[in-house]
Amino acid sequence: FPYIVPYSNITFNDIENFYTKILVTKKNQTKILRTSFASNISFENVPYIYINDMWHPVGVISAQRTAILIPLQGRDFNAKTFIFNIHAFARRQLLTYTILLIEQVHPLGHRFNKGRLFNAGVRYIQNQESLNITCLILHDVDLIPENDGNFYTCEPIHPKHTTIRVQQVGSKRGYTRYYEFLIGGVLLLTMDLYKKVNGFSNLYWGWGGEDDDLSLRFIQRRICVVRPSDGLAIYAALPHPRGQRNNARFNLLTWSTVRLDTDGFAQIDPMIRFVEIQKRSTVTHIKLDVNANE
Ligand code: NGS
Repeated sequence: FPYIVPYSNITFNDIENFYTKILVTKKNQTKILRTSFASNISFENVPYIYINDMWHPVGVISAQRTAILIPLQGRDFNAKTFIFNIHAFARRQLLTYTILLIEQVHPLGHRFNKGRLFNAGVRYIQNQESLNITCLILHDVDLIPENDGNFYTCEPIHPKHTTIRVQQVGSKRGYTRYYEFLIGGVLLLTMDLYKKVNGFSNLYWGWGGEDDDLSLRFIQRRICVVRPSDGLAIYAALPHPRGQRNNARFNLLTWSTVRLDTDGFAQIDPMIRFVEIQKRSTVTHIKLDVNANE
């Protein structure tokens, strides 16, 4: 995938300019094909417009209203490449969508708390009633979907996990396949399902485990996770240094299901403070303090 690497140097403004341009001239639309992980299905001739914080395909009514949520701490280099590619991908699938970057900016030096960031992002969406989101996509910033047949649509009663096979960009090793219990990477689910399991635990600081915790929540609530077929669920992983591990993760997992009702989405509000909400047409960038009153 040599052609994605240069885009780690582009700015948010460049991406914005690019996507503004493609709305105007047909010639530039074809440019997306060469700059993203395009594959076999293409609807790229459909123009898009941006109204009320959502991107809409012109002349098409999408089945769902989708929010793509990306938790972040540092890693702007991955975020730009991701955003560049995910817009093209979403448009080829005729989604009506919005993209939310949920960045942990405080406390400085603290480890990443991905669960809190997702809970905060979902709360933000819930509070923006006019968005009327019906499908949540919980997405790692370093994963780029490579097959357009991997539909970014929510199933009505099952969460859908789509990162089955992942290959590091530039690696000759082929695709890695993870364990069956894994739901980390990319997960699609309705708001109802998110609430049913009380979202993520708020207690995981650092790398690892918060996704397995959510997996246990689904099991406890008798919710089955579905997956697309192997050939479709393929991703390119962007390079980045690994975050600090969470050494408490196995202890936390042991008691995960006991905490389900008292540790999660319903408890997030006093823990967070929205530091800044920057609306751009390419993304809504939310900056958060995730340790507000502790
Ligand atoms: C497991 C982690 C998950 C993680 C998965 C894949 O070991 O949180 O690896 O990680 N679980 C625990 O540590 C308990 S990855 O290779 O994608 O960085 O999502």
